[in-house]
Amino acid sequence: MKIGIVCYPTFGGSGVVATELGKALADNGHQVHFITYNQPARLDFFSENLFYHEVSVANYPLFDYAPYEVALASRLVDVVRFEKLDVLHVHYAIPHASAAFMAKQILLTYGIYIPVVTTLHGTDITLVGKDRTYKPVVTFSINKSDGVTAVSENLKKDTFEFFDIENDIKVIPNFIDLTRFSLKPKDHFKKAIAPNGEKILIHTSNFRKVKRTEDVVRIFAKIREKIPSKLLMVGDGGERSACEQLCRDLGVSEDTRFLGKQDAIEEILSVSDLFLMPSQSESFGLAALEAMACKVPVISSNTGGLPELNVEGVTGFLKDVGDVDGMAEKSIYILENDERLEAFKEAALARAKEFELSKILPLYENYYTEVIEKS
Ligand code: GMT
Repeated sequence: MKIGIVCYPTFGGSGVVATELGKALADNGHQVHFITYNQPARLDFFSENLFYHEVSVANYPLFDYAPYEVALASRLVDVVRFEKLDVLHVHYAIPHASAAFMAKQILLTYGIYIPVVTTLHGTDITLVGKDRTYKPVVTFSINKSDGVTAVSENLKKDTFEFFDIENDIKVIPNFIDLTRFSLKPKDHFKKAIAPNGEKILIHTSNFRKVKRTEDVVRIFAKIREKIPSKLLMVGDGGERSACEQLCRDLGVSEDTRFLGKQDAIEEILSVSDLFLMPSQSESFGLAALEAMACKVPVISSNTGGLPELNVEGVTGFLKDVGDVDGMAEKSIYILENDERLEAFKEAALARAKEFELSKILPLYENYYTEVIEKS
């Protein structure tokens, strides 16, 4: 198949899923064309089946806001026509699904029908999409997609709840490439961070409000009262400086390291004992799956798609959003006994294996075939 992929080329979860999916499809012999405004992170190598088409937005003094959606739709028309694509797969509804709809209508005037698959990732539904600024366009463009997927049953349920959706939604969960995400021998790194054998807690995110990163610091401060431990904060974003200040206020700065954006995240996960994800909402929790693949159990909130990934009492624990005390208590329970910690680590890895790339890739391939045949 010739597949066009539209995504945000950034470190966000939807961009990571789109890029890893494109790479896997290319490895499986499909021709994959990425159409976006920047070379996606993790796509910095040559493959004969991978192509990148940049969307450049011409600026003009009249524009306070450059019309990216129009530029993207025009580029889609161009790429679909000249590369003879079979299907367009857009990740994150805003504004990709409506740009794809616009392109589809224009392509009809050339006698071309391009089927569009839209994958809903999370905040495009639960936060941004349902805001009335975007809702009518999001509803329309989901309904006009030839196929719609969501990354969890919970996100599917939310989509039907928040929008008037007429088509079916297929759930295809996030996946993990275990050749990359696995326990790496990084003992020297562990010693450097925790020289006295302290336990290592980790959080990775883009530090947006929805991640409740201050809760991470508060949970850690409580754990540290009982168990000698260190906290690694990986990533960057709007909430980082508030977290740094909170670390100072709670007196845990000495034991907390902010590492910023990191490429080799699997190496940092490999030295960690427990992953903290106290998000306000989380449609799947790809970062938690990455941790589990590196044998790191998860303390998470009990929200969105997280219960579909994190198994209560087996791979970690789930508590209500904002229940800092409860999350700290369960963290201590896991960390205070080495045998128990090892059992949770083994279970986390076993659970991650259920989401291995090779199991999820055929679900997308079969869905493309179904959508193309239907249209
Ligand atoms: O929240 C992020 O880290 C980015 C966001 C996105 O859409 O780029 O991630 C969402 O998509 C991921 C991939 O499908 C999911 O694993 C995340 O749970 C989801 N984030 C939220 O729902 C907050």
